[in-house]
Amino acid sequence: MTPTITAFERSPDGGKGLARDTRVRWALEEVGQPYEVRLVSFPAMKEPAHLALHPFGQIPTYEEGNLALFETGAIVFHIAQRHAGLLPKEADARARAITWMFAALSTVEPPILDLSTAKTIEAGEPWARDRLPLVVDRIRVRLGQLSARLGEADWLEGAFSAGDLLMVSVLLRLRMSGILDEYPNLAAYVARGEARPAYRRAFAAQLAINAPAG
Ligand code: GTB
Repeated sequence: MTPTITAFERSPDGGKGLARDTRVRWALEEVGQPYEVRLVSFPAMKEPAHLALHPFGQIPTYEEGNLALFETGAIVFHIAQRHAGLLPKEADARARAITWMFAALSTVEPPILDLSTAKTIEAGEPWARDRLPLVVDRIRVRLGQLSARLGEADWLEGAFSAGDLLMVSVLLRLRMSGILDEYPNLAAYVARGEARPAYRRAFAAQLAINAPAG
């Protein structure tokens, strides 16, 4: 059965691939699973029909027969469980790869999201200028630790896995800030992820929807 995911009708990033449907598209491309996309406007995301799929009124969602999922991590995990290619078969290696999925979303991503918030929603606050260096410092702590662990390896745990897919997706958001380039092995890691044919197909698919007209 062909799954259907939801994505922004028009992503605010204009096609940079930062909205989270790109992560789901990437996972589906990695395992060779065709998919359909239903585009949703911001107002439609808050309507009952979409809230029935996603209690927080967001994208992405994932529908496959009677199964409806939300939360990118859960969706990518589901795809990785159902198809070969994103998680090792051996139990301990699989558990380690899953650990990196959680690490990406619950340890590395939060300070990176904080930076976006600090630069946008909080930018006009009187305390914003004082807070920003603290936020950047917290990112540097995490990236320093991650960089030390990755070392010269291509991927976090042996072969490319769903853990790398999520970690690369999380780190991508830092590119514009320049912080990623302070850690050459992480910058190279992200570039390796982006060079994967499956990522390139996912990126192109979202760009086709979101590229500014002109
Ligand atoms: N924890 C959830 C998950 O991982 O699935 C978070 C989902 C989420 O944040 N969805 C966002 C959303 O639907 C889109 S991805 N927002 C609309 C709303 O909350 O009303 C986050 C995002 C949005 C835009 C950019 N951008 O333009 O750069 C980047 C990332």
